[in-house]
Amino acid sequence: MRYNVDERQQAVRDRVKEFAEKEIIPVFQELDRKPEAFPKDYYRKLGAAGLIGFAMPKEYGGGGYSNIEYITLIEELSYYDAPTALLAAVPELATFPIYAFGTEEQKKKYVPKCATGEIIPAFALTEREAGSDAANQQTVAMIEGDEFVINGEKIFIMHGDACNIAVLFCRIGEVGEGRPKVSAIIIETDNPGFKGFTLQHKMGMRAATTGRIELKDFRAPVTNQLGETGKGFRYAMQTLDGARIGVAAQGVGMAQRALDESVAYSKKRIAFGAPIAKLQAIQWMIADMATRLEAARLMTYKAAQLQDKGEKFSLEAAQAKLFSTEVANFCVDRAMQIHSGYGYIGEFSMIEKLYRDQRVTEIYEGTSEVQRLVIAGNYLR
Ligand code: COS
Repeated sequence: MRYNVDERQQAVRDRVKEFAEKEIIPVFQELDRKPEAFPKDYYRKLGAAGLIGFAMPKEYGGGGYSNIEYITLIEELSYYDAPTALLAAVPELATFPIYAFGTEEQKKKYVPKCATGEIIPAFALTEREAGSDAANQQTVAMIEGDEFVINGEKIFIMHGDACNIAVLFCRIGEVGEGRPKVSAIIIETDNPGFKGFTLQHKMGMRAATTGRIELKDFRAPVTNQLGETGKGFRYAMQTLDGARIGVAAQGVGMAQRALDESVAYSKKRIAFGAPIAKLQAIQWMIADMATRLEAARLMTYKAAQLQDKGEKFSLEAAQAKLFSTEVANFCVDRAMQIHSGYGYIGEFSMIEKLYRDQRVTEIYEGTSEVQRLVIAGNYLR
């Protein structure tokens, strides 16, 4: 059973199903088990199928799809394999600040290549001491003539190990103590002074790699600054508002998969002489999963609808992200309980992988605690 607002969403679902049968299902387990390294060929396949750059503007080579359609894409990809959804979502996150706040020249230069998957962009905000406290940026860009000279370190950067460009958040021209004025700069990573490393032994979402970035006397032209000096934090927050609906959709997709797997399994698994679906203990778990999932999906699509209408959606995005990812946690946990040993051991079902992939959705793009701060802030301000 699928929730749809209109038939255009169904077209997206059909397109993902077709892609999943051909390209995701044959390889997703292998991508999960290999030591972490960015899957460039697989990424290019997603690009060739038009699944990267889906929501980027048409005039800059993107798909030009609405947020509702984009969220449908992410939900559906997450149903088949959440890391694949992440491979498609990260370029949207990283490119949004360029087409939302960049100059015409910056948009033309970078967005079309990001939209096709030709180059890999990253969103470089987080630092060791600037995670939830994202404004506390210590990376610094000093101005020397017509160049920035940048020094610092970024951590937990999705695709930071493989990116060709990054939207880098940092302070400009000021060092030392005190709350920095954050700015955003587009950097090209093949210039000297950039090093990207793949973080190893990640619990889940392994195919979409996470990196650490070192910048040592790295140079970028001052013309690569995005928007105005000191507005970077605001740009980052606005970008994350949209991205959080995407994470909510990842939760919805994974929760749906956990439910579907549990329904199928409980109908065929025999215990005490009958399918376990006959047991009230199992029925109650299925009922709770299905009900919470329905609420999560409604909240997620409501936030995307508001975004499409150009209305304020920061509160609804935070609520959808908080609720849907916690629902996903509940659903993968219940699915594990229903599958028991056959859930815990990865060779028998995909519950073990779902359980690992789901967990980070409550952490990245703002932890559940940060979402609560944002939500409360909207009421208490
Ligand atoms: N859109 C536009 N502007 C926003 C905004 C938003 N969604 N949220 C905040 N701002 C602006 C505020 O209006 C304020 O502007 P003024 O100084 O002009 O008044 C400024 O940004 C600072 O806002 P605030 O005081 O709320 O910021 P805090 O430092 O207290 O941070 C939280 C608030 C914790 C919510 C924020 O730092 C955050 O979201 N952290 C998590 C970051 C994150 O998601 N990281 C994940 C890594 S990226 S994958």
